[in-house]
Amino acid sequence: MTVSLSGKRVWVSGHRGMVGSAIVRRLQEENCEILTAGRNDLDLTDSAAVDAWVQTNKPDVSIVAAAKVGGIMANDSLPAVFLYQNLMISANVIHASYRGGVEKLLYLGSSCIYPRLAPQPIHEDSLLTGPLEPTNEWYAIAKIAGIKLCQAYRKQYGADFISAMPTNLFGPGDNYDLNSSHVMPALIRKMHEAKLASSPSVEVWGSGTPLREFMYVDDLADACIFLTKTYSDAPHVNVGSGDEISIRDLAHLTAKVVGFEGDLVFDASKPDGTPRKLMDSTRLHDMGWSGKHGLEDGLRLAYQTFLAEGARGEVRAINDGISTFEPTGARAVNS
Ligand code: GFB
Repeated sequence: MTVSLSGKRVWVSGHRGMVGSAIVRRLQEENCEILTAGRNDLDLTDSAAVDAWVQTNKPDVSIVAAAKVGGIMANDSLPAVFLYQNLMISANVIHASYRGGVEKLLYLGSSCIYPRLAPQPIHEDSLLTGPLEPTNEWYAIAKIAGIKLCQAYRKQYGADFISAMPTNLFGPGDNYDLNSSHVMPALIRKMHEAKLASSPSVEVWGSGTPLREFMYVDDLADACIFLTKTYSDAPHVNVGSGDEISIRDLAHLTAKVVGFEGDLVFDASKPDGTPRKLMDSTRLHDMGWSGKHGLEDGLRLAYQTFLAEGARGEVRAINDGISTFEPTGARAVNS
């Protein structure tokens, strides 16, 4: 069953985040009306407000990019925030979309939904087959609940709700706050600042041995639109790049791209997290989709946008102590 976006009202929740803003950019190539709601206009943890917003704005399609996200330290140190906010956002947006008669919904999760020691590459069927990685189990549980909500509404009501699980992402609009960011933006910022200050070394968290798979966020956005239009089934779909690298090698690659020539100092007091997280994206590739950006060329683009956004963007502290990078490129089309 394929869905045309032509002439449709497409709601992107979370449009100011890295993923949501990439989806808005990608949707501008479609002949559709993009609906967004700013954080001050709609609190996604408030079920009555979300329901009322959907009843008023009547989206045909709902893309759920809204989430409280962060890197390993943010996830590990704010378990209540990550569990509560993500449960509420997922439940409210999915339920309101169902009540509002949305014809298609795409829910976005994360590769951390899988067991810490899942066989690699991780197939979709590994879900709920073993214990989660403790540093991000709170976020993972909320995201698993989101997948199950989509499956439950499909099973009970026949709703065309699907979900996609992206690998670790990076790109324009990323969060560069060193306490809450993921590894890629942290390394870009640390190395850029060390280069400017002629610092002899940069600190890299953990042992450097964990392996991660990275995808440029505009590739994810393209996969999301592809799945929204063409995929209609209960199982969630992995969205990975196959670009796997150790944190040590990533640090060396980032140093090369940024032009930092000092030493790397590994801080073993910081957590490594899961040892390896490579997704099996065979299902998506067999549907006919593939990404465009390799790791190094994506990293160069990310560094370019970091330089541009660093001058134009703002780092905004929000009430739970996590800072969120606010890209200036995403604009509310109808908020
Ligand atoms: O990207 P990251 O924070 O998240 O960390 P996860 C990946 C690896 O990079 C870990 C190491 O082994 C970190 O110890 N690392 C090295 C650093 N230096 C740094 C640094 O300066 N900052 C950061 N942040 N890491 C997250 C989950 O896990 O991945 C989320 O917590 C989500 O729930 C997300 O799934 C995609 O890949 O470990």
